[in-house]
Amino acid sequence: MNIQTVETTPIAGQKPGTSGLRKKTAVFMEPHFLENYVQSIFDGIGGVAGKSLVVGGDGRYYNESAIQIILRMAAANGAAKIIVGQNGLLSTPAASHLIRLNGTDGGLILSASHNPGGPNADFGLKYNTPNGGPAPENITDKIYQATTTITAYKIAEAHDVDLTTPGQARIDTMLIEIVDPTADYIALMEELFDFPALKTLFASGFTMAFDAMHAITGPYAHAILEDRLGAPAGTVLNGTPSPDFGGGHPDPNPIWAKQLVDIMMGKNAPDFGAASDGDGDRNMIMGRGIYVTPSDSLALLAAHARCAPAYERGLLGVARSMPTSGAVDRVADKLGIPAFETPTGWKFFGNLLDAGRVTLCGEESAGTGSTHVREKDGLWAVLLWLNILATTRKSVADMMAQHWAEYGRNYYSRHDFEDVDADKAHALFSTLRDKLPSLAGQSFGPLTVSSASEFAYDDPVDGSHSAAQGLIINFDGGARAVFRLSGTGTVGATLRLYLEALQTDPAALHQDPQVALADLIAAAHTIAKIQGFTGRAAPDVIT
Ligand code: G16
Repeated sequence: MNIQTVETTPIAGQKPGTSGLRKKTAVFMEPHFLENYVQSIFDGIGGVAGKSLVVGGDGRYYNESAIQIILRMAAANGAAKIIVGQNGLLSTPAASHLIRLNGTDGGLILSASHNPGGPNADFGLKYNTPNGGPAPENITDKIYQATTTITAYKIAEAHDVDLTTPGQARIDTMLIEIVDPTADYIALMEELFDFPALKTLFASGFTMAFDAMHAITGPYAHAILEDRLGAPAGTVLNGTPSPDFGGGHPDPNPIWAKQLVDIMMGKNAPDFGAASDGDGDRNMIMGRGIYVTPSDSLALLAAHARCAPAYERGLLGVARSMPTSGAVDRVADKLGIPAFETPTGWKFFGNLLDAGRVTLCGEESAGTGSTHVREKDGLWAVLLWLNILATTRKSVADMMAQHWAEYGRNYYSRHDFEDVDADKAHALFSTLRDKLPSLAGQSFGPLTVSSASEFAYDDPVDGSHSAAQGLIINFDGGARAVFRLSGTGTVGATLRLYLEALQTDPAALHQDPQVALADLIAAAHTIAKIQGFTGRAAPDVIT
Protein backbone atom coordinates (compact mmCIF):
# COMPACT_ATOMS: atom_id res chain seq x y z
CA MET A 1 0.00 0.00 0.00
CA ASN A 2 1.27 3.44 -0.89
CA ILE A 3 0.83 5.76 2.06
CA GLN A 4 1.00 9.47 1.57
CA THR A 5 2.09 11.57 4.54
CA VAL A 6 0.60 14.97 3.84
CA GLU A 7 2.06 17.97 5.63
CA THR A 8 -0.53 20.24 7.18
CA THR A 9 -0.93 22.95 9.80
CA PRO A 10 -3.55 23.31 12.56
CA ILE A 11 -6.90 24.70 11.42
CA ALA A 12 -8.68 26.96 13.89
CA GLY A 13 -12.17 26.08 15.08
CA GLN A 14 -11.89 22.32 15.44
CA LYS A 15 -13.08 22.20 19.04
CA PRO A 16 -15.87 19.61 19.45
CA GLY A 17 -19.15 21.01 20.82
CA THR A 18 -22.08 19.34 22.61
CA SER A 19 -21.87 16.39 20.24
CA GLY A 20 -18.72 16.31 18.12
CA LEU A 21 -17.59 18.81 15.51
CA ARG A 22 -20.34 20.54 13.49
CA LYS A 23 -19.58 23.03 10.74
CA LYS A 24 -20.92 24.24 7.45
CA THR A 25 -20.50 21.47 4.85
CA ALA A 26 -18.37 23.81 2.75
CA VAL A 27 -15.99 24.22 5.70
CA PHE A 28 -15.67 20.45 6.10
CA MET A 29 -14.89 20.24 2.37
CA GLU A 30 -12.09 22.81 2.52
CA PRO A 31 -8.61 21.41 1.85
CA HIS A 32 -7.29 19.38 4.82
CA PHE A 33 -10.25 20.24 7.12
CA LEU A 34 -11.75 16.75 7.34
CA GLU A 35 -8.35 15.06 7.12
CA ASN A 36 -6.89 17.18 9.94
CA TYR A 37 -9.84 16.36 12.18
CA VAL A 38 -9.84 12.62 11.41
CA GLN A 39 -6.08 12.37 12.04
CA SER A 40 -6.58 14.31 15.29
CA ILE A 41 -9.27 11.84 16.39
CA PHE A 42 -6.90 8.96 15.62
CA ASP A 43 -4.02 10.66 17.45
CA GLY A 44 -6.27 11.78 20.33
CA ILE A 45 -7.37 8.19 21.03
CA GLY A 46 -3.82 6.86 20.96
CA GLY A 47 -3.71 5.77 17.32
CA VAL A 48 -5.78 3.18 15.46
CA ALA A 49 -3.08 0.64 14.56
CA GLY A 50 -4.55 -2.85 14.87
CA LYS A 51 -7.91 -1.45 15.98
CA SER A 52 -11.43 -1.90 14.64
CA LEU A 53 -13.97 0.87 14.17
CA VAL A 54 -17.57 1.31 13.05
CA VAL A 55 -18.08 4.04 10.46
CA GLY A 56 -21.37 5.40 9.14
CA GLY A 57 -23.48 8.49 8.77
CA ASP A 58 -26.94 9.85 8.21
CA GLY A 59 -26.56 10.14 4.44
CA ARG A 60 -26.40 13.89 4.27
CA TYR A 61 -24.49 15.61 1.47
CA TYR A 62 -20.73 14.72 1.59
CA ASN A 63 -21.42 11.57 3.70
CA GLU A 64 -20.06 9.04 1.27
CA SER A 65 -17.09 11.09 0.03
CA ALA A 66 -16.07 11.74 3.63
CA ILE A 67 -16.34 8.02 4.42
CA GLN A 68 -14.06 7.15 1.49
CA ILE A 69 -11.45 9.56 2.89
CA ILE A 70 -11.85 8.10 6.40
CA LEU A 71 -11.39 4.54 5.07
CA ARG A 72 -8.16 5.48 3.29
CA MET A 73 -6.89 7.32 6.37
CA ALA A 74 -7.80 4.43 8.67
CA ALA A 75 -5.88 2.03 6.38
CA ALA A 76 -2.87 4.34 6.29
CA ASN A 77 -2.93 4.57 10.08
CA GLY A 78 -2.87 0.77 10.40
CA ALA A 79 -6.47 0.02 11.39
CA ALA A 80 -7.29 -3.71 11.22
CA LYS A 81 -11.00 -3.57 10.43
CA ILE A 82 -13.77 -1.13 9.65
CA ILE A 83 -17.45 -2.04 9.83
CA VAL A 84 -19.32 0.35 7.57
CA GLY A 85 -23.02 0.67 6.78
CA GLN A 86 -24.12 -0.15 3.23
CA ASN A 87 -23.90 3.04 1.14
CA GLY A 88 -22.22 4.62 4.16
CA LEU A 89 -25.51 4.78 6.05
CA LEU A 90 -26.07 4.12 9.75
CA SER A 91 -28.44 5.81 12.15
CA THR A 92 -26.64 7.07 15.24
CA PRO A 93 -28.30 4.52 17.58
CA ALA A 94 -27.60 1.72 15.08
CA ALA A 95 -23.93 2.76 14.99
CA SER A 96 -23.82 2.72 18.78
CA HIS A 97 -25.32 -0.78 18.76
CA LEU A 98 -22.83 -2.07 16.16
CA ILE A 99 -19.91 -0.77 18.25
CA ARG A 100 -21.22 -2.67 21.29
CA LEU A 101 -22.29 -5.79 19.40
CA ASN A 102 -18.93 -6.20 17.67
CA GLY A 103 -16.79 -5.00 20.57
CA THR A 104 -14.99 -2.49 18.35
CA ASP A 105 -12.63 0.20 19.57
CA GLY A 106 -15.33 2.77 18.96
CA GLY A 107 -16.67 4.42 15.85
CA LEU A 108 -16.92 7.51 13.72
CA ILE A 109 -20.41 8.91 13.12
CA LEU A 110 -20.93 11.42 10.35
CA SER A 111 -23.89 13.66 11.09
CA ALA A 112 -24.96 17.12 12.11
CA SER A 113 -28.06 15.50 13.58
CA HIS A 114 -31.14 17.73 13.37
CA ASN A 115 -29.30 20.49 11.48
CA PRO A 116 -30.19 20.81 7.78
CA GLY A 117 -27.96 19.08 5.21
CA GLY A 118 -26.66 19.99 1.74
CA PRO A 119 -23.78 21.90 0.19
CA ASN A 120 -24.92 25.11 1.88
CA ALA A 121 -26.00 23.52 5.15
CA ASP A 122 -24.29 21.55 7.91
CA PHE A 123 -22.04 18.54 8.33
CA GLY A 124 -20.57 16.91 11.42
CA LEU A 125 -18.30 14.18 12.70
CA LYS A 126 -17.90 12.64 16.13
CA TYR A 127 -16.01 9.81 17.76
CA ASN A 128 -17.85 7.31 19.95
CA THR A 129 -15.97 5.23 22.49
CA PRO A 130 -16.00 1.39 22.81
CA ASN A 131 -19.06 1.56 25.08
CA GLY A 132 -20.94 2.95 22.04
CA GLY A 133 -21.42 6.42 23.50
CA PRO A 134 -20.21 9.88 22.46
CA ALA A 135 -16.68 10.54 23.70
CA PRO A 136 -16.60 12.23 27.10
CA GLU A 137 -14.83 15.55 27.63
CA ASN A 138 -11.48 14.06 28.68
CA ILE A 139 -11.25 12.41 25.24
CA THR A 140 -12.66 15.29 23.18
CA ASP A 141 -10.12 17.53 24.96
CA LYS A 142 -7.31 15.26 23.72
CA ILE A 143 -8.75 15.30 20.20
CA TYR A 144 -8.96 19.09 20.30
CA GLN A 145 -5.38 19.33 21.59
CA ALA A 146 -4.28 17.18 18.66
CA THR A 147 -6.00 19.55 16.20
CA THR A 148 -3.90 22.42 17.55
CA THR A 149 -0.55 20.70 17.10
CA ILE A 150 -1.06 18.57 13.98
CA THR A 151 1.74 18.69 11.40
CA ALA A 152 0.80 15.86 9.03
CA TYR A 153 -1.84 13.25 8.24
CA LYS A 154 -1.60 9.85 6.62
CA ILE A 155 -3.77 8.65 3.75
CA ALA A 156 -3.55 5.57 1.56
CA GLU A 157 -3.49 5.85 -2.21
CA ALA A 158 -6.45 3.64 -3.09
CA HIS A 159 -9.58 3.57 -5.20
CA ASP A 160 -12.98 4.25 -3.66
CA VAL A 161 -14.42 1.17 -1.98
CA ASP A 162 -17.72 -0.06 -3.41
CA LEU A 163 -20.14 0.32 -0.49
CA THR A 164 -23.30 -0.47 -2.44
CA THR A 165 -23.62 -4.13 -1.45
CA PRO A 166 -23.10 -5.93 1.87
CA GLY A 167 -19.95 -8.02 1.91
CA GLN A 168 -16.24 -7.65 2.42
CA ALA A 169 -13.60 -5.44 0.84
CA ARG A 170 -10.03 -4.52 1.66
CA ILE A 171 -7.67 -1.62 1.43
CA ASP A 172 -4.40 -3.55 1.55
CA THR A 173 -4.58 -5.52 4.82
CA MET A 174 -7.42 -3.52 6.35
CA LEU A 175 -10.68 -5.47 6.23
CA ILE A 176 -13.84 -3.54 5.41
CA GLU A 177 -17.10 -5.22 6.34
CA ILE A 178 -20.09 -3.63 4.62
CA VAL A 179 -23.23 -4.37 6.62
CA ASP A 180 -26.97 -3.91 6.19
CA PRO A 181 -27.58 -0.81 8.35
CA THR A 182 -30.91 -2.04 9.68
CA ALA A 183 -30.56 -5.80 10.37
CA ASP A 184 -28.80 -5.84 13.76
CA TYR A 185 -30.78 -2.85 15.01
CA ILE A 186 -34.09 -4.51 14.16
CA ALA A 187 -32.99 -7.70 15.94
CA LEU A 188 -32.22 -5.61 19.04
CA MET A 189 -35.65 -3.93 18.99
CA GLU A 190 -37.26 -7.34 18.66
CA GLU A 191 -35.48 -8.45 21.84
CA LEU A 192 -36.58 -5.39 23.80
CA PHE A 193 -40.22 -5.13 22.83
CA ASP A 194 -43.24 -7.38 22.54
CA PHE A 195 -43.51 -7.48 18.75
CA PRO A 196 -46.47 -9.93 18.76
CA ALA A 197 -48.43 -7.49 20.97
CA LEU A 198 -47.55 -4.62 18.66
CA LYS A 199 -48.68 -6.67 15.65
CA THR A 200 -51.97 -7.34 17.39
CA LEU A 201 -52.33 -3.62 18.12
CA PHE A 202 -51.95 -2.70 14.45
CA ALA A 203 -54.16 -5.62 13.39
CA SER A 204 -56.90 -4.23 15.63
CA GLY A 205 -57.06 -1.07 13.52
CA PHE A 206 -54.70 1.13 15.52
CA THR A 207 -53.39 3.86 13.23
CA MET A 208 -50.13 5.77 13.21
CA ALA A 209 -48.17 8.35 11.22
CA PHE A 210 -44.37 8.32 11.44
CA ASP A 211 -42.53 11.23 9.84
CA ALA A 212 -38.98 10.20 8.94
CA MET A 213 -38.35 13.74 7.67
CA HIS A 214 -36.48 12.47 4.53
CA ALA A 215 -33.76 11.28 6.89
CA ILE A 216 -32.05 8.11 8.07
CA THR A 217 -34.92 6.50 10.02
CA GLY A 218 -36.97 5.98 6.84
CA PRO A 219 -35.55 2.53 6.02
CA TYR A 220 -35.60 1.47 9.69
CA ALA A 221 -39.21 2.63 10.16
CA HIS A 222 -40.43 1.00 6.93
CA ALA A 223 -38.80 -2.28 7.95
CA ILE A 224 -40.04 -2.29 11.54
CA LEU A 225 -43.42 -0.56 11.50
CA GLU A 226 -44.74 -1.62 8.11
CA ASP A 227 -42.91 -4.86 7.26
CA ARG A 228 -42.58 -6.46 10.72
CA LEU A 229 -45.47 -5.00 12.69
CA GLY A 230 -48.02 -4.82 9.91
CA ALA A 231 -48.80 -1.12 10.01
CA PRO A 232 -50.39 -0.21 6.68
CA ALA A 233 -48.14 1.04 3.85
CA GLY A 234 -48.11 4.82 4.05
CA THR A 235 -47.73 4.83 7.84
CA VAL A 236 -44.17 6.07 7.26
CA LEU A 237 -44.08 9.53 5.71
CA ASN A 238 -41.05 11.05 3.97
CA GLY A 239 -39.34 7.69 4.33
CA THR A 240 -36.67 7.94 1.64
CA PRO A 241 -33.46 9.53 2.91
CA SER A 242 -32.13 12.37 0.78
CA PRO A 243 -28.80 14.24 1.03
CA ASP A 244 -30.55 17.51 1.87
CA PHE A 245 -33.50 15.98 3.74
CA GLY A 246 -35.89 17.06 1.02
CA GLY A 247 -34.73 20.63 1.50
CA GLY A 248 -36.15 20.52 5.04
CA HIS A 249 -34.89 20.90 8.56
CA PRO A 250 -34.89 17.39 10.05
CA ASP A 251 -35.61 18.50 13.60
CA PRO A 252 -38.62 16.69 15.06
CA ASN A 253 -40.41 19.49 16.85
CA PRO A 254 -43.77 21.18 16.25
CA ILE A 255 -42.15 23.86 14.07
CA TRP A 256 -40.16 21.71 11.68
CA ALA A 257 -42.41 18.64 11.71
CA LYS A 258 -45.42 20.76 10.84
CA GLN A 259 -46.75 18.25 8.32
CA LEU A 260 -47.12 15.69 11.10
CA VAL A 261 -48.57 18.25 13.51
CA ASP A 262 -51.22 19.20 10.95
CA ILE A 263 -52.13 15.54 10.48
CA MET A 264 -52.32 14.86 14.22
CA MET A 265 -54.31 18.00 14.97
CA GLY A 266 -56.62 17.53 11.97
CA LYS A 267 -59.84 15.65 11.38
CA ASN A 268 -59.42 11.87 11.19
CA ALA A 269 -56.03 12.04 12.88
CA PRO A 270 -54.39 8.67 13.51
CA ASP A 271 -54.12 7.30 17.05
CA PHE A 272 -50.41 7.96 17.35
CA GLY A 273 -47.87 10.21 15.65
CA ALA A 274 -44.10 10.37 15.85
CA ALA A 275 -41.10 11.83 14.06
CA SER A 276 -37.36 11.38 14.16
CA ASP A 277 -34.43 13.56 13.14
CA GLY A 278 -31.56 13.58 10.64
CA ASP A 279 -29.56 10.79 12.30
CA GLY A 280 -32.41 8.96 14.03
CA ASP A 281 -31.60 9.65 17.65
CA ARG A 282 -34.30 12.21 18.46
CA ASN A 283 -38.04 11.65 18.68
CA MET A 284 -41.25 13.64 18.82
CA ILE A 285 -44.39 12.06 20.20
CA MET A 286 -47.98 13.04 19.45
CA GLY A 287 -51.42 11.61 19.99
CA ARG A 288 -54.67 12.54 18.31
CA GLY A 289 -54.97 16.26 19.10
CA ILE A 290 -52.02 16.35 21.52
CA TYR A 291 -48.30 17.09 21.43
CA VAL A 292 -46.28 15.45 24.21
CA THR A 293 -43.23 17.42 25.32
CA PRO A 294 -39.98 15.45 25.45
CA SER A 295 -39.82 15.98 29.22
CA ASP A 296 -43.35 14.61 29.70
CA SER A 297 -42.62 11.75 27.34
CA LEU A 298 -39.60 10.75 29.42
CA ALA A 299 -41.70 10.84 32.59
CA LEU A 300 -44.46 8.75 31.06
CA LEU A 301 -42.02 6.18 29.67
CA ALA A 302 -40.41 5.89 33.10
CA ALA A 303 -43.79 5.42 34.77
CA HIS A 304 -44.90 2.67 32.36
CA ALA A 305 -41.63 1.10 31.17
CA ARG A 306 -42.54 -2.21 32.79
CA CYS A 307 -45.05 -2.78 29.98
CA ALA A 308 -42.10 -3.71 27.73
CA PRO A 309 -40.34 -7.06 28.22
CA ALA A 310 -36.92 -5.40 28.46
CA TYR A 311 -37.92 -3.34 31.47
CA GLU A 312 -40.47 -5.60 33.16
CA ARG A 313 -38.25 -6.01 36.22
CA GLY A 314 -38.30 -2.23 36.74
CA LEU A 315 -35.78 0.55 36.39
CA LEU A 316 -32.50 0.94 38.28
CA GLY A 317 -32.74 4.70 38.13
CA VAL A 318 -33.37 7.56 35.71
CA ALA A 319 -31.35 10.52 34.52
CA ARG A 320 -32.22 13.76 32.77
CA SER A 321 -30.20 16.73 31.61
CA MET A 322 -30.45 19.77 33.86
CA PRO A 323 -32.70 21.87 31.58
CA THR A 324 -35.14 18.94 31.18
CA SER A 325 -38.22 19.31 33.36
CA GLY A 326 -38.43 17.61 36.74
CA ALA A 327 -41.46 15.52 35.66
CA VAL A 328 -39.37 12.34 35.57
CA ASP A 329 -38.00 13.05 39.06
CA ARG A 330 -41.54 12.88 40.41
CA VAL A 331 -41.99 9.46 38.84
CA ALA A 332 -38.65 8.28 40.23
CA ASP A 333 -39.66 9.49 43.64
CA LYS A 334 -42.82 7.41 43.55
CA LEU A 335 -40.97 4.37 42.20
CA GLY A 336 -38.34 4.78 44.92
CA ILE A 337 -35.45 4.87 42.45
CA PRO A 338 -32.66 7.44 42.08
CA ALA A 339 -32.93 10.37 39.66
CA PHE A 340 -29.76 12.03 38.34
CA GLU A 341 -29.38 15.51 36.87
CA THR A 342 -26.56 15.84 34.32
CA PRO A 343 -25.33 18.61 32.02
CA THR A 344 -26.77 18.81 28.49
CA GLY A 345 -25.22 16.21 26.17
CA TRP A 346 -25.78 12.48 25.90
CA LYS A 347 -22.12 11.84 26.72
CA PHE A 348 -22.89 12.64 30.37
CA PHE A 349 -25.26 9.66 30.68
CA GLY A 350 -22.62 7.11 29.61
CA ASN A 351 -21.01 6.57 33.00
CA LEU A 352 -24.36 6.23 34.78
CA LEU A 353 -25.56 3.68 32.21
CA ASP A 354 -22.28 1.75 32.25
CA ALA A 355 -22.25 1.65 36.06
CA GLY A 356 -25.81 0.27 36.22
CA ARG A 357 -27.04 3.35 38.10
CA VAL A 358 -29.78 4.19 35.58
CA THR A 359 -31.88 2.34 33.00
CA LEU A 360 -33.65 5.24 31.28
CA CYS A 361 -32.49 8.73 30.45
CA GLY A 362 -33.68 11.67 28.43
CA GLU A 363 -33.42 15.29 27.50
CA GLU A 364 -35.70 18.17 26.69
CA SER A 365 -34.06 18.29 23.24
CA ALA A 366 -36.18 15.34 22.11
CA GLY A 367 -33.78 12.60 23.13
CA THR A 368 -34.75 9.49 25.07
CA GLY A 369 -32.83 6.27 25.51
CA SER A 370 -31.90 3.37 27.73
CA THR A 371 -29.19 0.87 28.54
CA HIS A 372 -29.73 -0.89 25.18
CA VAL A 373 -27.27 1.48 23.42
CA ARG A 374 -25.26 4.52 24.52
CA GLU A 375 -27.01 7.08 22.33
CA LYS A 376 -30.49 8.46 22.43
CA ASP A 377 -32.74 6.47 20.14
CA GLY A 378 -35.73 7.85 18.25
CA LEU A 379 -37.35 4.63 17.03
CA TRP A 380 -36.75 2.93 20.36
CA ALA A 381 -38.79 5.65 22.07
CA VAL A 382 -41.56 5.20 19.50
CA LEU A 383 -41.60 1.42 20.06
CA LEU A 384 -41.66 1.82 23.85
CA TRP A 385 -44.64 4.16 23.51
CA LEU A 386 -46.33 1.63 21.21
CA ASN A 387 -45.65 -1.18 23.68
CA ILE A 388 -47.23 0.92 26.46
CA LEU A 389 -50.25 1.80 24.30
CA ALA A 390 -50.62 -1.87 23.31
CA THR A 391 -50.77 -2.79 26.99
CA THR A 392 -52.99 0.01 28.30
CA ARG A 393 -55.17 0.39 25.20
CA LYS A 394 -55.68 4.04 26.15
CA SER A 395 -55.28 7.08 23.94
CA VAL A 396 -52.17 9.26 24.23
CA ALA A 397 -54.34 12.15 25.50
CA ASP A 398 -55.86 9.94 28.20
CA MET A 399 -52.44 8.64 29.19
CA MET A 400 -51.17 12.20 29.65
CA ALA A 401 -54.28 13.36 31.52
CA GLN A 402 -53.95 10.42 33.87
CA HIS A 403 -50.23 11.11 34.33
CA TRP A 404 -50.76 14.79 35.19
CA ALA A 405 -53.59 13.94 37.57
CA GLU A 406 -51.31 11.54 39.40
CA TYR A 407 -48.02 13.47 39.41
CA GLY A 408 -48.96 17.07 38.67
CA ARG A 409 -47.95 18.77 35.43
CA ASN A 410 -44.57 20.36 34.89
CA TYR A 411 -45.58 23.02 32.36
CA TYR A 412 -42.59 23.36 30.08
CA SER A 413 -41.40 25.31 27.08
CA ARG A 414 -38.10 26.11 25.38
CA HIS A 415 -37.62 29.46 23.66
CA ASP A 416 -34.75 29.65 21.15
CA PHE A 417 -33.20 32.89 19.95
CA GLU A 418 -31.28 31.72 16.90
CA ASP A 419 -28.32 33.15 15.04
CA VAL A 420 -27.73 35.88 17.61
CA ASP A 421 -24.47 37.79 17.26
CA ALA A 422 -22.05 35.68 19.32
CA ASP A 423 -20.51 38.65 21.15
CA LYS A 424 -23.95 39.92 22.17
CA ALA A 425 -25.03 36.49 23.38
CA HIS A 426 -21.87 36.13 25.45
CA ALA A 427 -22.34 39.65 26.87
CA LEU A 428 -25.89 38.75 27.96
CA PHE A 429 -24.59 35.61 29.51
CA SER A 430 -21.72 37.11 31.46
CA THR A 431 -23.87 40.02 32.69
CA LEU A 432 -26.49 37.55 33.91
CA ARG A 433 -23.84 35.36 35.53
CA ASP A 434 -22.52 38.37 37.48
CA LYS A 435 -26.05 39.23 38.58
CA LEU A 436 -26.90 35.77 39.97
CA PRO A 437 -25.71 36.33 43.56
CA SER A 438 -27.94 39.41 43.98
CA LEU A 439 -31.17 37.95 42.56
CA ALA A 440 -32.57 36.00 45.54
CA GLY A 441 -35.42 37.88 47.19
CA GLN A 442 -36.06 40.16 44.19
CA SER A 443 -39.56 40.10 42.68
CA PHE A 444 -40.46 40.27 39.01
CA GLY A 445 -44.21 40.64 38.56
CA PRO A 446 -45.85 38.07 40.82
CA LEU A 447 -42.70 35.91 40.98
CA THR A 448 -39.93 36.14 43.60
CA VAL A 449 -36.51 34.61 43.03
CA SER A 450 -35.66 31.99 45.64
CA SER A 451 -32.15 31.14 44.40
CA ALA A 452 -29.92 31.52 41.35
CA SER A 453 -26.79 29.60 40.41
CA GLU A 454 -24.60 28.32 37.61
CA PHE A 455 -24.91 24.58 37.08
CA ALA A 456 -21.81 22.42 37.52
CA TYR A 457 -21.67 18.64 37.58
CA ASP A 458 -19.55 16.18 39.50
CA ASP A 459 -19.85 12.82 37.82
CA PRO A 460 -20.76 10.34 40.58
CA VAL A 461 -18.96 7.50 38.78
CA ASP A 462 -15.57 8.92 37.77
CA GLY A 463 -15.54 12.12 39.82
CA SER A 464 -14.90 14.36 36.79
CA HIS A 465 -16.04 17.96 37.16
CA SER A 466 -17.89 19.91 34.43
CA ALA A 467 -18.28 23.62 35.11
CA ALA A 468 -20.38 26.35 33.47
CA GLN A 469 -23.29 24.20 32.27
CA GLY A 470 -26.11 26.77 32.32
CA LEU A 471 -27.58 29.50 34.51
CA ILE A 472 -30.56 28.58 36.72
CA ILE A 473 -33.00 31.02 38.31
CA ASN A 474 -35.44 29.40 40.75
CA PHE A 475 -38.60 31.11 41.95
CA ASP A 476 -40.74 30.66 45.04
CA GLY A 477 -43.34 28.00 44.26
CA GLY A 478 -40.97 25.87 42.20
CA ALA A 479 -40.88 27.60 38.81
CA ARG A 480 -37.49 28.04 37.14
CA ALA A 481 -35.88 29.66 34.13
CA VAL A 482 -32.65 28.25 32.70
CA PHE A 483 -30.34 30.01 30.26
CA ARG A 484 -27.85 28.14 28.05
CA LEU A 485 -25.97 28.74 24.85
CA SER A 486 -26.38 25.95 22.31
CA GLY A 487 -23.34 23.80 21.59
CA THR A 488 -24.55 22.37 18.29
CA GLY A 489 -25.00 25.38 16.01
CA THR A 490 -22.69 26.33 13.16
CA VAL A 491 -23.28 30.08 12.86
CA GLY A 492 -23.52 32.84 15.46
CA ALA A 493 -24.97 31.81 18.81
CA THR A 494 -28.30 30.32 19.80
CA LEU A 495 -29.60 31.40 23.18
CA ARG A 496 -31.87 28.84 24.77
CA LEU A 497 -34.32 29.81 27.49
CA TYR A 498 -35.91 26.84 29.24
CA LEU A 499 -39.06 27.52 31.26
CA GLU A 500 -40.76 25.25 33.75
CA ALA A 501 -43.47 25.54 36.39
CA LEU A 502 -45.10 22.73 38.34
CA GLN A 503 -48.89 22.77 38.64
CA THR A 504 -50.71 20.34 40.93
CA ASP A 505 -54.13 22.00 41.03
CA PRO A 506 -56.44 19.51 39.26
CA ALA A 507 -58.43 22.41 37.81
CA ALA A 508 -55.37 23.91 36.09
CA LEU A 509 -53.79 20.93 34.34
CA HIS A 510 -54.97 21.60 30.79
CA GLN A 511 -53.80 25.11 29.92
CA ASP A 512 -51.76 26.28 26.97
CA PRO A 513 -48.16 26.12 28.28
CA GLN A 514 -47.38 29.62 26.93
CA VAL A 515 -50.27 30.96 29.01
CA ALA A 516 -49.38 28.94 32.09
CA LEU A 517 -45.77 30.17 31.82
CA ALA A 518 -46.51 33.81 30.89
CA ASP A 519 -45.34 35.38 34.19
CA LEU A 520 -42.18 33.30 34.12
CA ILE A 521 -41.44 34.27 30.51
CA ALA A 522 -41.84 37.96 31.38
CA ALA A 523 -39.60 37.62 34.45
CA ALA A 524 -36.88 35.84 32.46
CA HIS A 525 -36.90 38.58 29.79
CA THR A 526 -36.65 41.33 32.41
CA ILE A 527 -33.89 39.66 34.41
CA ALA A 528 -31.68 38.82 31.42
CA LYS A 529 -32.55 41.91 29.36
CA ILE A 530 -32.93 39.66 26.34
CA GLN A 531 -34.20 42.37 24.01
CA GLY A 532 -31.58 44.84 25.17
CA PHE A 533 -28.71 42.48 24.39
CA THR A 534 -30.02 40.60 21.37
CA GLY A 535 -32.51 43.03 19.84
CA ARG A 536 -35.06 40.20 19.85
CA ALA A 537 -38.36 40.72 21.63
CA ALA A 538 -39.57 37.22 20.84
CA PRO A 539 -37.91 33.85 20.19
CA ASP A 540 -37.47 32.36 16.72
CA VAL A 541 -38.58 28.90 17.77
CA ILE A 542 -40.88 27.89 20.61
CA THR A 543 -41.15 24.23 21.49
C1 G16 B 1 -26.96 16.99 20.87
C2 G16 B 1 -26.65 16.07 22.00
C3 G16 B 1 -27.77 16.09 23.00
C4 G16 B 1 -28.04 17.48 23.47
C5 G16 B 1 -28.26 18.39 22.31
C6 G16 B 1 -28.29 19.82 22.83
O1 G16 B 1 -28.09 16.49 20.21
O2 G16 B 1 -26.46 14.76 21.52
O3 G16 B 1 -27.43 15.25 24.05
O4 G16 B 1 -29.16 17.56 24.30
O5 G16 B 1 -27.20 18.27 21.38
O6 G16 B 1 -27.98 20.69 21.86
P1 G16 B 1 -27.64 22.20 22.18
O7 G16 B 1 -26.25 22.27 22.77
O8 G16 B 1 -27.78 22.84 20.85
O9 G16 B 1 -28.69 22.67 23.16
P2 G16 B 1 -28.05 16.05 18.70
O10 G16 B 1 -29.37 15.39 18.44
O11 G16 B 1 -27.85 17.36 17.97
O12 G16 B 1 -26.87 15.13 18.57
